[in-house]
Amino acid sequence: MARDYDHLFKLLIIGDSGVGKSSLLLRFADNTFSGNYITTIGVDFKIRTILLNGERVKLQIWDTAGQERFRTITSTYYRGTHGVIVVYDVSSGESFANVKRWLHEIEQNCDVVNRILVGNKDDMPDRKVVLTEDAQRFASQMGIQLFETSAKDNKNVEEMFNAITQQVLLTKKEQKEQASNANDTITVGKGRKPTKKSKCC
Ligand SMILES: Nc1nc2c(ncn2[C@@H]2O[C@H](COP(=O)(O)OP(=O)(O)OP(=O)(O)O)[C@@H](O)[C@H]2O)c(=O)[nH]1
Ligand SMILES: [Mg+2]
Repeated sequence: MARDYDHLFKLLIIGDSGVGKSSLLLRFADNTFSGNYITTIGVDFKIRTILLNGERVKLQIWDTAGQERFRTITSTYYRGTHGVIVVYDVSSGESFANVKRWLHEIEQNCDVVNRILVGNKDDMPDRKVVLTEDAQRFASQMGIQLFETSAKDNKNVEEMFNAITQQVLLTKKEQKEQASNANDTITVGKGRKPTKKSKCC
């Protein structure tokens, strides 16, 4: 049977409890939003296929629990991941401060992986405490793209998922090119085995 996609990527959403990880996924996959808070237990995933530059990209998006007590099997979440979405809440300075910890967790589990930083709940101007310029400065220092979103108002959600998918697609193409260049130059018998670049993808 013909495949219904050109690429299949796994994305992972991480960040503090309550920042809106599940809400972003629900908005993106089902175009719904609920004001009720049901904390994620363990891990959950949803699938959505998008069309990007004329190619069908099937996304398997894993939504993790922010609460510490449900995060006992973290390393297994990361297996096979192509892109990680790190979410904080623009109305919570603590969740932004904790971004460093989440980035560290990625480093411990992946050598190379695409990352994107997301400031969610950007729909309550008087409660916003993480200023765009501070978040942007931090993101630039880390070499990560920043998106400010609202799962509630459906602001920038589509754009953010498209951006991380675009990054993953680019990485895949670069790796393919490198591999084909390496094949051109390796002398049979003398070539070194290519080292695996990442534990994730
Ligand atoms: N105002 C506003 N509230 C939001 C937004 N996104 C999520 N919320 C609310 O924030 C609360 C937590 O959202 P969740 O999506 O469950 O958060 P989570 O990050 O998945 O939390 P854990 O599963 O515990 O890690 C819920 O009450 C949501 O309705 C948003 O963009 N704007
Ligand atoms: Mg959740």
